[in-house]
Amino acid sequence: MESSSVPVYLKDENLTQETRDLLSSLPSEKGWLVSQMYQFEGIWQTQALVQGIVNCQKHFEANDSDVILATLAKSGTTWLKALLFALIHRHKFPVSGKHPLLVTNPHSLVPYLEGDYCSSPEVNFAELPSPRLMQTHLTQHSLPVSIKSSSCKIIYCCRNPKDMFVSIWHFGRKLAPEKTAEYPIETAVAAFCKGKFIGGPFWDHVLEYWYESLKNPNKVLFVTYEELKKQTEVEVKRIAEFIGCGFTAEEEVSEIVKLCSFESLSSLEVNRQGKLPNGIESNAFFRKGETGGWRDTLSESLADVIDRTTEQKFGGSGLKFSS
Ligand code: PAP
Repeated sequence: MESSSVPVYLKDENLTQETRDLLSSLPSEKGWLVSQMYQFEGIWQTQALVQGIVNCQKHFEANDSDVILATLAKSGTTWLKALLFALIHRHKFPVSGKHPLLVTNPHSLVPYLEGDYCSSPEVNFAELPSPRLMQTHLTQHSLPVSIKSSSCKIIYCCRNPKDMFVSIWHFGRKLAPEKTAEYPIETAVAAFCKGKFIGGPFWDHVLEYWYESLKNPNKVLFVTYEELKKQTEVEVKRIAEFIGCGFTAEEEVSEIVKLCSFESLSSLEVNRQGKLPNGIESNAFFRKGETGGWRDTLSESLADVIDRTTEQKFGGSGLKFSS
């Protein structure tokens, strides 16, 4: 990938010999946005992410009080990073004060686990305010053992696959316009439906956390972008209860919801200008922030292809997305 704004987890560097050997044993294909992707533990990854995952699995030690946000990319990560940070630390950082979210992009407040481990096996999370809040795109089965065995909480957020696909499509085009210009959307939809994009397959990722949330409801809370959009306050209260910091009758949840809304965050200077430390422009994480926005980008027939795949994969699971 040629673009200079490419983050470390999409670059092919900092690989140990052990990871190079591992990569050479994995199924591999040419990818969209990356020259080559590798299927590691069932999921398509970049070389750097395989390194990050291996480091994270070996070295990350979860605390019982940790809160882990798990998502597939473009499913509500930025929004939930902001909401979770604001609600977990609301006594330390009252919304009425000089809130960190007013001057810091949510991605700089909440670390991306395996992303941070891409460049080093040792990552220091000591400076995070307690309880620690971290984010991952890992599947449930690839999480570091200590996340599964400790009492830490996992909030999983997923999004209608058509909106998620469209969001990732535009994100990729913004990140690497020259590269993606040669890649027709029909090809991208076909690859998406075969699970062949970084982080995919979508359905396996979502279903694993869905079933885990049913089996272990005190450990995994399943949230959707659509419900969060429809009834933000109700969902934020549900999340707060789940992680043990429920709102008292006197407390206002609306201020947090307002601070973290798309309109509020996307209009802040810190999210409109400049780049994150990983090189991505801050405003790349704020595009439309809608449900059903896929209609602007996908033809009916391409939407149909995704719908049919979703019906087939989610059949019998009890999971459904409104169109
Ligand atoms: P990431 O996984 O790469 O961090 P993520 O934040 O999950 O990305 O996805 C970005 C999407 O969330 C964008 O959707 P769109 O392309 O359909 O517009 C972005 O606009 C949306 N988004 C970002 N912040 C918010 C927010 N505060 N409220 C609602 N949607 C948001």
